[in-house]
Amino acid sequence: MHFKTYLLLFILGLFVFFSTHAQRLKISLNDNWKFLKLDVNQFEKPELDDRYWKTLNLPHTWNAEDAFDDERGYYQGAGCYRRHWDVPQEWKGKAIYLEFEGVGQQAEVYINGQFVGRHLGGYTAFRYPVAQYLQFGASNLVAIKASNAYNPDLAPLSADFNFYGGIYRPVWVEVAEPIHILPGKQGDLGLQLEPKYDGKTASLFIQAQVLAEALPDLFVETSLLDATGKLLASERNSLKVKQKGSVQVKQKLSVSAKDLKLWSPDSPHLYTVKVSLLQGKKTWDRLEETTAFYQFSLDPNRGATLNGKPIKLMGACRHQDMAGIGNALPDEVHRADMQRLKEMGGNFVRIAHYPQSRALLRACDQLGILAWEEIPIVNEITPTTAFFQSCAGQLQEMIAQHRNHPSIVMWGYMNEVFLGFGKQKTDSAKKLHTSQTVRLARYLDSIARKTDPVRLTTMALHNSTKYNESGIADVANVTGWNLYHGWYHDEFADFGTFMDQERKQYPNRIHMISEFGAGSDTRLQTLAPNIYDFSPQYQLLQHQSYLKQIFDRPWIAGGTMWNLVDFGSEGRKETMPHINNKGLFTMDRKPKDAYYLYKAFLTDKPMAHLAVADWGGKVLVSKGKMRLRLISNLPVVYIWWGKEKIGEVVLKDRMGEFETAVSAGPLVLRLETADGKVLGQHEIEPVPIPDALRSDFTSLAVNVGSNCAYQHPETGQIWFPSKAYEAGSWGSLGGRWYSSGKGRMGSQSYIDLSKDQPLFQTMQDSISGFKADVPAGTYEVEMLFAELEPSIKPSSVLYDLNAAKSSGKSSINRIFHIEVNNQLWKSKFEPAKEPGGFKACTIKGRLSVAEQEGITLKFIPVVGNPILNGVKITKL
Ligand code: GCB
Repeated sequence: MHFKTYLLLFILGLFVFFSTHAQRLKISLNDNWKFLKLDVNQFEKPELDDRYWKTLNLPHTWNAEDAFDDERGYYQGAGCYRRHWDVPQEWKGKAIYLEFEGVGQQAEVYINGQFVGRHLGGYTAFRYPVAQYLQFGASNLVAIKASNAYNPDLAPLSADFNFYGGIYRPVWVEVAEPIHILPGKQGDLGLQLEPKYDGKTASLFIQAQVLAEALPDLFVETSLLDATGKLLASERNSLKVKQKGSVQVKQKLSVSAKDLKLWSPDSPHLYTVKVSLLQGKKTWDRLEETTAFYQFSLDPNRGATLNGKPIKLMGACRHQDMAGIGNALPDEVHRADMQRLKEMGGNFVRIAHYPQSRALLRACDQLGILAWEEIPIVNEITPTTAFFQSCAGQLQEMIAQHRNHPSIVMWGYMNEVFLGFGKQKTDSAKKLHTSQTVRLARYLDSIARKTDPVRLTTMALHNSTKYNESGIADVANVTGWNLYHGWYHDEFADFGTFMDQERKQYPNRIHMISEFGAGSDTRLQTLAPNIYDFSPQYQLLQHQSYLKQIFDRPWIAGGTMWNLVDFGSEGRKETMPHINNKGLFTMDRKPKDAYYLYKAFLTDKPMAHLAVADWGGKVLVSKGKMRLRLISNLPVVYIWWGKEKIGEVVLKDRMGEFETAVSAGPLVLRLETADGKVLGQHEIEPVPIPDALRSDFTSLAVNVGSNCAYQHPETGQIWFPSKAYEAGSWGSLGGRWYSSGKGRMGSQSYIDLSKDQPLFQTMQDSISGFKADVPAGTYEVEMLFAELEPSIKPSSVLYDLNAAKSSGKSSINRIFHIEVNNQLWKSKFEPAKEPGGFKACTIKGRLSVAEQEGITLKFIPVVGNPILNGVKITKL
């Protein structure tokens, strides 16, 4: 053959190849955006000069830093983004869509200065056809105004998490042929799958809208393939169209149940669905989705059943949040989080409190994690039509966009919706608000059931009688309970009592424990865990108790602990301001010891872990003894130190304790089964609490008024827990641990001027002194103070104390003198005035100490009771 003929055939071949394999192009538009954190006038105008705007890549939020800084609040307003976009000439005549996976919390989109669309809601995707606004073979301008300003007509209104602003999920461009499968109106792909499996037969229903023309030989072909690419079923229907327009396509594929591999957490078999729009040999469009087959049900007595077998739905709730980046998470982080949940034995996730990335759902599908997803109605509602409509919109979008994910088994639409009820002042306002809230619940519930008849509906309630009294608790299929007995109130055991009572009263309800948890700050360690002390040790005890109580009750369908990972909540003022630290992981994804407890409860493969992770192996040693907590799913575990077996720990409810005498120095402990299989090993660094202050004394730091030791994250300095003075040792003289109420230690107020909140948030009240029997030498003594009393009333005239004295009852909190070894260091010290309430202050000085003299701090009251928050003594 002649060379020219070859060439012609080759070109023809290429043409046939491309024309028969026309694929929809999906390409990201995430790089090189221009941004200003401002409501910029005429931000959408192409002629605007944006050269000096900040250049960034998506995903992006403008609150990654300010939601965690020391200034009150974070930016809640508008931010503008612009992207100069070269659109190729070749795209002319095609259908072009711009898709936003998520913009917090509302968005306006413009192209080349023309308005394209407005989207309400920060957690669902939206997509616009944009071809009509574009210039081909030219540079175009995409301009977005995003806003996370408070909007009374848009949920969430208030909540314990940050409402981040920005284009915090990816942006995509989709280019399809003019004839194609139309994206849905709810920001969804436009392809609805409904797999059915009833134990004997299986089928797959498909619905789509096709934008078609009067072309001969046009048809839609759908095939179902297994993981190896084997065809299980297919269906082909011709499309008879008279003129260009949208046509609905419905197909049913029957699947032979005998070939079917069911989806479950143990074997998450997925199938691929390919839907092609064909004309002869030409492919106009093709979409691919994954699906799965399984049978799932819930029963008030037996809990959940999956493929005929009982399954306890256990796992965690999860926010989209990460240290340093806010909610602008790369897809890999979503997946890695679900991997973490899977590894701890979780089979269930509550996606709280809003729809999250499709990357998360995809991970759930692939890893075999069942999911509850919800819209962000949290704490309260606005009883307006606009609010109801925007909630319905969020719900419809969530369902349309995520319904093809087999992992989803329930849709939620409210979380603790009566928490903000106290805002209603009069009886009639309360009544009206209650009835409107119930009305909204019924409205949303009916939308969810109608839109997706397969999935169950749910809502999460808190510990209040209002849910039962108002009837709202009867609206959804599944009752979720967020319960914090033993944390915010009561004791651990009250959780079980509460649930038993609920079950007695409402035997036909399906109960889930949608939240339970305790805060933990990994800088703390205690030998005596106490309610609300934020010690990882208390967190362990709380989860142990709840897990046991949940497993003891087969009618509790499952539980999702709060929360897989610590997350940002600007308004929180606990030991870690702006962070809700109830996570099993820190915000930078370090596992806390409590994570291993879940592994012990939820996995079968023999495991054992010494609860020493939180302090990187450092363990407090008191009076020469170290007490360790062991976590395991075995009945007994042996602890070896080199060749010596030093402990045999019998586990009860997956935990056991053992005590061993230690002298200083690191040691490596090995954990073994009875038959000598090594389960793990830990390097331990004993940290003796200084007892008798010996001649080699160098320093002592005490977290006064607290049961917790505090390890400084940067210096590693350890502040030991408080204790009363004993001769030959150290400790406080008189007084009691300060409590702001509810039996909680210290205060949960933000202390200004320090990062060391745990040191300043606790104090010894009515203290008369502090004594340390140190050897002779020169010392530096540093005293820590912060006024924690809420009713701070500084004296009006400095040192005018007579008025207070003569009235008998002082309105001044406290004024006292400070003496160190009988030397007056500070006269008439008033922490409420200098430096001011809830502000950290240190008083530091030097002194020489003679043999047998020791150091004695004396606090001499003038008005009220003296306090001390911390003390550090350093030998120079
Ligand atoms: C809840 C809320 C959740 C909070 C959590 C807590 O019940 O649903 O949003 O973060 O309690 O930590 O207090």
